[in-house]
Amino acid sequence: NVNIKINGMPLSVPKDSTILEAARQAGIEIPTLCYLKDINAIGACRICVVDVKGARSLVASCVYPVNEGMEITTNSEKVQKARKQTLELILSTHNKTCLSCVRSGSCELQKLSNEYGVDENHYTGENITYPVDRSAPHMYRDNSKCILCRRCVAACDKLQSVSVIGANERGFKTHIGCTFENDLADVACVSCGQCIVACPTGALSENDQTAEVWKAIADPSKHVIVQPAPSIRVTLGEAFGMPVGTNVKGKMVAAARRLGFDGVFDTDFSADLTIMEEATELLERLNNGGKLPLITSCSPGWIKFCEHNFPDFLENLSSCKSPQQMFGAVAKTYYAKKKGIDPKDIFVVSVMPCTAKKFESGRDDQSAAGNGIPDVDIALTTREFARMIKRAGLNFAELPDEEFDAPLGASTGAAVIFGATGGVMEAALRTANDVLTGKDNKAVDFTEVRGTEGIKEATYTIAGTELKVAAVSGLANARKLLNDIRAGKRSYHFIEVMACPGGCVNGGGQPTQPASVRNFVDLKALRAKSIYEEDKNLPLRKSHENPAVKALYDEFLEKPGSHKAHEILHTTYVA
Ligand code: HC0
Ligand code: SF4
Repeated sequence: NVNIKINGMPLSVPKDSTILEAARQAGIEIPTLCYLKDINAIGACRICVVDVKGARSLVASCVYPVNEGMEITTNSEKVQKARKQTLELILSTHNKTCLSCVRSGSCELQKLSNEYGVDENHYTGENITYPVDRSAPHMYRDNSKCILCRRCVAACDKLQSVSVIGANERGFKTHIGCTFENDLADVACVSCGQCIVACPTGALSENDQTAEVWKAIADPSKHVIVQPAPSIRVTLGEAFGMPVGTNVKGKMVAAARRLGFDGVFDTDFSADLTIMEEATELLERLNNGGKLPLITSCSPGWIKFCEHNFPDFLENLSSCKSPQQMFGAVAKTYYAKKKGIDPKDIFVVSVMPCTAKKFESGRDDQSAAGNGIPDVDIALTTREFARMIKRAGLNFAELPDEEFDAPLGASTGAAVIFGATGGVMEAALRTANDVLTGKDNKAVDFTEVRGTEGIKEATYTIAGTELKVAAVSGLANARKLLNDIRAGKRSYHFIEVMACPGGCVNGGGQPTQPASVRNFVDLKALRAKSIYEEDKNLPLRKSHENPAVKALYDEFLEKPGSHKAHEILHTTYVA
C-alpha cells in the first residue's frame, strides 16, 4: 500500500491503483468518458483530469498511478473549469437532438453536461455531417452523436477480436467507421452489440423494432406471443433503476401480459427442448464416431464468427437451432395445431439480451412451418422491451408477480442457467449424466464450468464414458481456443461457445450501464449469481424433467432426434 491524500483526506490504497481507483475508495467518483477498465485505458477524453501537487499540468486520473505521498485534488476550480471546457468542446460538434434520443436519461455525456452546467453553444463552428449507417440488420451508427471515445472500437477488438471498426481519417475529420469506409453490413461484424453497450451516448443503438410489435398487437387477426430469454429476468429490472442482478421474473410476465400479448411464454421452455436434442446429438456423435468436438450453436454472434473465421469448424456445430428459434418453430407447428390457428397468423416476438438474435431470426434456414414463414417474427432486445413497458405507462416496480402461460411457459433450472457462460454445458451434462447412468442422479451441480473466466475446462467420467469439455465466452477467447485446437494443443468432446463475455447475461442487447458502474462492478458476475440462485431454488432442475417438453415429444415429436424433430428443430450451417 501507499499513503496519499485526496482532497486533503489521508488514505492508504493498494500500490498499483490509478488515481481514479484510489478516489473511488475514498467515495469520490471522478467522471470518465473514454475509460473502460481492462480494454480502453487511453487517457484521451480528458474528463477525468485531476490536480496532482507538483505536476506541471492536470493529469488523466484513469491512467495515472498513485505513489507514496501523492497529494491529489479532484474538484478544484481549475479541474472543474477544465472539465467544463472539454464538455463544451465535445458539444460543439455534437448533434444535440437530446429530447428524443434513444439514450436520453442514460447518456453519459448528457449527465455530465448537466452536472457541470455547460453552455452547450459556447463553441460553435463548422460541422461535418455523416450519413447514419443503417446497413446492418441489428444496429445503426450515427456519428453525429459520436464523441470519439473509442470504447466501441476497444470492445470490438479486445473483447471480440473482430476488429471491424476503428478511427478513420485524422484531426477534425476523425470519425469511427469500418475499414475503407465500408458499410457495417459489408464487413465481418458478427452483430454481437458489444460496441453498443460500450457506447456512452446515442451514437450506437439497435435497430428499434418496437413499432412492428405494437402494430402486431393492435392487429386482431394476429395471435401475438412473446418469449423472453433466460437472462432477461435478471437484467430487465436494471432498465427501471433496480440493482444489478435483481430477479424480476414475475413482474416481467405481468408486464408482458399488460402490453397485450396473447400468450406469455418462455424461451426457457425451448432451452430445455434444445438440451433434449443436443444431448442426444452428443451421445449419438460419441457412439457412432461422429464429428467431435460438438460445439453449441445457440449464440448467433458466435455462428457468424465461425462462418467468417473458422469455416473448418462448421461441421462441429450442433445442428440444433437455438432456443429462440426452437420456440418459434414449436409455436408455429405444434402450438398452432393445438390451438387451431393458422401458423401465418401467429406472430412470435422474442425478448433477447442480444442484437445478433435480430440477425438470426432473419436467416433463411429458419422456417419450420414452411412457406417462408419465419420461426421468429421479431427479436427485441431487453432495452426495446423496457421501452415498450415505459411507453405503456406500466409502473414496473409495482406490478404483481405473475406466472407464465401453459404450455410453452414451463421450464426447469437447467434452462435458467443458459443465460450464463457454462450454463448450456451444465444443462447438457445434467441430462447426459442421467441418460448414460440410467439413473435419476440427485447431484446436478457441475460447478467446474461455472464462473466468469473466459475459458473453462473440465473432464468428467460418466458411466465409463470420458467427456472432456470446455465453456468459452467472448469471441477473443473463442478464437484462442479454436486456434489451439487447430494446432493440436487442446482437444475436447464438447464445447460451449457464447459470443459475449460472461454469456447472455452480458449480451449486447442488455440494459446499458455507465462506465461509472461498469468499471467498478462485475456486471456479468452479479447477473449470473442471480441466475444460479433461481436454479438452486427450482423444484425441477433437469431438462428431461420438463413436463411440457415431455408432452411435446409424446404428442408430436415422438422422441429426441426423431425425423420430425430434425425437420422442425434442426438446421445446417454453411460458409
Ligand atoms: Fe441466450 Fe439462448 S441462453 S443464446 O445465451 O442457448 O440471446 O439469455 O435466449 O436462443 O435459451 C441469448 C440468453 C437465449 C437462445 C436460450 C441459448
Ligand atoms: Fe464489433 Fe460486435 Fe459491434 Fe459488430 S456488433 S462492430 S462485431 S462489437
